[in-house]
Formats: sequence, structure tokens, C-alpha cells
Amino acid sequence: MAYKRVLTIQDISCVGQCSLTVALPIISACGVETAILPSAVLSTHTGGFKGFTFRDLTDDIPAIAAHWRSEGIKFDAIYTGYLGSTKQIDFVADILETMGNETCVRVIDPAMADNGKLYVGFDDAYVAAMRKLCTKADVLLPNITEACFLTGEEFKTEYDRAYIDALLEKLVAMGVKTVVLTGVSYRKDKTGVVVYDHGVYHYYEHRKIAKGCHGTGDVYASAFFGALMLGKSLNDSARIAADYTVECIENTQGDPTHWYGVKFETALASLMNMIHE
Ligand code: PXL
Repeated sequence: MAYKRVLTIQDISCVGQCSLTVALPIISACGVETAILPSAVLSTHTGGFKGFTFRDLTDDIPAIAAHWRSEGIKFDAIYTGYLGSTKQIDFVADILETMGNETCVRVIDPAMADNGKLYVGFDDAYVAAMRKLCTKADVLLPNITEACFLTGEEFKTEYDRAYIDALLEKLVAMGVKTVVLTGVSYRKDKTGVVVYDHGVYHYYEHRKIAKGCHGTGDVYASAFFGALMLGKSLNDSARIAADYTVECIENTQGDPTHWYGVKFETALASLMNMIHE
């Protein structure tokens, strides 16, 4: 497998085990050179800490991209996550269009919502900009809440296959090639991930351990992306990332002081075994 250089664009939450502090170690551990573009710097993530700081890096992005262009830097893949502002999304769209090489794979996690609600600080304008960005995705990685915000479908906690099919079809109608939809639960104590690739539906079901663990979307997306970069198929990458994320949650369960993220470091060895199988 050729050595790959990828770019990931998301925030640095200094404390909280999400976004870049998760993506960089996981993707690097997969053996992939990982360049980063921080969208913002926060003292912590926004999901439960009070009084966090927020430094928006939107205005730094054009100069960073211009420098990379002058150096002739291109990427084999680009993976975007939590972005810092509505204006920034336009800059990120430009990077997605111009900074990839000919075979560049563009993976977008529209990290903006969970459990039926937008994250603190996001509004309808942000959702509209994210909707536009998502049309550029080769692989889109939403949870059900994000899929609802992107498509205008009603958010439901109980649903059937027809509801999920409608979400997937609407996302594809936006121009997305492949959707990896996380947190799809058809029965008690189980959840799973749907890979919808060019109209073909594939479901990987796994145990549901705890409800809504923080940062698991980023852990999942990073492991999925790392596995995909190593040449694993979409379905295998989705399964490996799910098994890894479940193990991270298991290793965190029972520690009430660790409410803000998952101990993803403790399961990296398992992830390595799975991706090198
Ligand atoms: O895990 C998603 C995420 C990333 N970055 C920041 C967040 C969140 C979720 O709340 O607040 C800053």
C-alpha cells in the first residue's frame, strides 16, 4: 500500500478528546501522514463544559492554503469535521476543490448536531452552508440528527427501514456518492452503521452500550478514514471503525469522571490488529 498524505480540517478542542486531538493520533497510528488545518481553537469542546474559550481561525485559512499552493502541496484525501464558522465553510469548499490530487478522496463529517439538536453556537445559516459543502463529499458521514438537518426530514428516535431509506435517498439526491450513516438502531440494545454506496444498502449491527457518548463520532470517523486510506473497503472500514468505537466506549464505561470523551488511546492496539488483518 502506497504511503499516503492526507489533510484533516477540524477544531482543536484542547481538552475533551474530540476533533483533532482524536483524528491526528488515530489516522497517524494507521500509518498515514496526517496534515492538519485547525478550524478553531477551544479550551474544551462545547458539549457540557461551561465558559469555554473559542478562537475562530477562519481568517487564517486563505493564507495557509495560499502558502500550500505556492509549495505545490496536494493531498491524497481530505477529511473535514467540526468547522469554525459559516464563512469558513466557503474556504473549506475551495480547499476541497483545489488541494486534492487526481485521485483525492473527500470525506465530510458534518459534525454539527446530535440527539436531535445542533451543537451550541450553530444556526440555520451554518446548516445551509454545511448542506452546500456536503455536495462535494465522496463519502458523507452523518449521524441521524445531522442527516435530518441536512435533508429537512423530521428527527425521530424510533423509526423503521423506510425512514432510514428516505434519509439516504435525500442525501444522495444532494449529490453525495456514498453515505455512511451512524447510530442506526432498529432494535433494543443494538445499534449500527449503514453504508449506502451507489444505491446499495449494507448494515453492520453491533452492541449499543451507552447512550450518546461524547466524541464517539470523531473517533468513528477517524478510524473509518484511517482504514479506508489503508485500502480497506467501505464496508470493512465501517465495521472496523464500529468495533473500535465500541471498545473505546467499553474501556470508558464505569468511570463517571470521564464523561467528556472516550479513552480511545486504550484500544489503539486493537484498531491496529483489525486494520492489519
Ligand atoms: O465531537 C464533535 C465536536 C467537535 N468539536 C467541538 C465540539 C464537538 C461537539 O460538541 O463541541 C468544539
